[in-house]
Amino acid sequence: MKITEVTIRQLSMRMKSPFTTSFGTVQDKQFLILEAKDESGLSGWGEGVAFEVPWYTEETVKTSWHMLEDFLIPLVLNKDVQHPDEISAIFKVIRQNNMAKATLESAVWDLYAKRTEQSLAHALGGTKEKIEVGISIGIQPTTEQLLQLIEEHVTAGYKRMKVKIKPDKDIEVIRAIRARFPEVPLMADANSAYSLDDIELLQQLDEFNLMMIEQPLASDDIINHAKLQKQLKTPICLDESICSYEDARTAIELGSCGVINIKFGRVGGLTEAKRIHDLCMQHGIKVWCGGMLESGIGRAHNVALTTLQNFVLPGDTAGSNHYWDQDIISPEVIVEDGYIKVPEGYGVGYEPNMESLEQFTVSKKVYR
Ligand code: OSB
Ligand code: MG
Repeated sequence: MKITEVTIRQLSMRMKSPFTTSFGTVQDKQFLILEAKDESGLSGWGEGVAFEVPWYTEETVKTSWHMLEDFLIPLVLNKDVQHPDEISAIFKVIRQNNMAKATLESAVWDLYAKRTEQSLAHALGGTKEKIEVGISIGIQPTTEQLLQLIEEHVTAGYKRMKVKIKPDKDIEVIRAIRARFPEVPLMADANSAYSLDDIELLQQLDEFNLMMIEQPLASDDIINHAKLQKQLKTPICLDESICSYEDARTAIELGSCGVINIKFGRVGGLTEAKRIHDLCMQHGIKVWCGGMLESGIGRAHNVALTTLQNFVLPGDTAGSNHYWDQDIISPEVIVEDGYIKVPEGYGVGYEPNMESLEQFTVSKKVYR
């Protein structure tokens, strides 16, 4: 196949409610949507997961656009490509900038699946017909509001609750949740808000039977996560620390975690995500699919990725209506009783809704 045309759009979409983590709050989401067309006129779609501000990783919406325009698109435009795995090999000459790479790479995967008349899930080697879904709940102004939200999502059937914690919004919050919901599958995500000096505090979390604690320490600190894991009963799940297969290998070898949250944007694409998935499976490390507050296009890729065998824990793949009044795909991603049914159509199996796409587009450029 030949990619003959790429269109980048920047979208601006307002989330139903603000999402707060230990590093900041997002509500008006700016992000990129990329369309890659081949010589036969078929299109593949990808979503960029970099935020406007570089607080989760170093990338931003602007750096993604810059990398795509000046380096990544020129590397693939009009080149003969047999399989999307070749894209990540071609991108190796560019360091990092994983979210920018994944935006284009995931669009090529969608395009490839459409060309070969199969679902993206099938093209990736996935086998599940439905996937289990958990929910990620941001930091709330009051514990009562948090308990209310948990109640709603337990009732809706979500398979596990993830809550965000940060210093002074941790032990007492988790204690209150456990008092009200003693059995609910529960985990906490710190987004790097702690250091090894907080070890005694983190050990107190062991009494609450959490499924895992996600990314307690710094994003670049795989060694201290290994030290911490030796002193915690609760499995550590790494998110920000795992940006490549090599990071995963290091973490596994050092014993830094029991679980890895795979976000294909963070690791540079679906091919790398699959490699990390396979490595984890060989080593008995469980994985699940994280989220980046995506619109339906990124969400659809996450659904496809989650069909791989070692995605054994519910992911942060909430339905379209969780974050958005109106999504940009049809049909929207629907969660029923805590499951998403994997679509069987070619590619991601959801079509972009061009009317909504146009409505939310704030800038657009075509590359040929
Ligand atoms: O750490 O997993 C995270 C959202 C933004 C940035 C980082 C994270 C998150 C989430 C929400 O936890 C995941 C989602 O529902 O998309
Ligand atoms: Mg996280």
